[in-house]
Amino acid sequence: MKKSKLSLFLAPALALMLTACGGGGGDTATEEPAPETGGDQATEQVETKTIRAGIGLNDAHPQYKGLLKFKEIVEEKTEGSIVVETYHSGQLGDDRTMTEGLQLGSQEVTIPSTAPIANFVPEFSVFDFPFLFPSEEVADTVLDGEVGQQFLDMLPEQNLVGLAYWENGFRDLTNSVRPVATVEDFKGLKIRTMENELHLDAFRALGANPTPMAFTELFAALQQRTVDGQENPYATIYLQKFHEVQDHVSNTHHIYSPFVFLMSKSFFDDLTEEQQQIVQEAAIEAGQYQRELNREANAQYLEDLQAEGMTYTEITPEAREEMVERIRPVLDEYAEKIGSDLVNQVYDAIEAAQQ
Ligand code: TK8
Repeated sequence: MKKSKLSLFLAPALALMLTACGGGGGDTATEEPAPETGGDQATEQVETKTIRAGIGLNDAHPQYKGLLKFKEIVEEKTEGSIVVETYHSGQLGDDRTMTEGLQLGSQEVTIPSTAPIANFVPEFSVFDFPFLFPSEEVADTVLDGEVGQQFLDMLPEQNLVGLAYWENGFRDLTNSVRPVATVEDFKGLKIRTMENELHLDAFRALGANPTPMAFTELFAALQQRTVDGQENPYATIYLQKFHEVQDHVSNTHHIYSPFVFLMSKSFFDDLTEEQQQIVQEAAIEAGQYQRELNREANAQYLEDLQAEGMTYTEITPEAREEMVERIRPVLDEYAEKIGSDLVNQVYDAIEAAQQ
């Protein structure tokens, strides 16, 4: 099998990044007066469908504002024949539980990161390769193009439909032990990671002591010092108030994390063709809106984290290079597991997006 292009790929991506661094909730029939039919006022059964949409982040986060935009578009365009109920802060469970809920029919929409999705479709781990995407713009081009669609096409087998990619963002490290400026500083840190084998192996390669944990348990674990640190974009760190239980933040920018707007396939298949088109277009439009909000937020919140007393440490270019070198064997291993051809298609699309 062809070796992945990892070595050719990582250096330019790193250079660029250094400069850019920077369902079925139940159908209810309601009696609706039929449109004027001249004389007799016949009533027409209009079947209302309910989408129960749950996320793990709180209602201040751009992800929830994007979900409200989805609700607004869908309810307006279906004239209320589809109602969207929104739940935030893990009210319906953590990402894996909510994704299983889509498969089982207990809810219709959730929007997890690609990392937990890899537990259902292992190929999605490629999007969690550290230092894969050099910028948000390149990520948009690749994810919204043929290669991104190729991965979404793997979801229906799991009774899931991926309607769009949204944005979690570039992930940065926080901890309560020490400033992290070099790879040595990772040594022995108990870092919570998402429930994804690649994340665990990557942080082990950096010398940390990672532990997988659902996002819903994270704040308490940081507060009780069960773990020393975690990694998430600045918007999540600030809006989930991690600055209250973490002292140090570093601009590791080690992974660009996409969200995937997931819908239960059973629910999607039960929609009319017109309704399917409406929810598809609404997920894409709300996703564009959410990406914009997310980028504004991430630019602002690093400042706010420092204003809240966190110490900010820059990762030196040399340290980032060393992070790449330490992680390289892990990526080679996962490229073989996922399939080097598929991984090389992602690398090719990233290179093409930068021409
Ligand atoms: C929220 C999670 C979060 C993710 C994580 O439900 O688990 O750290 O980055 O956004 O999906």
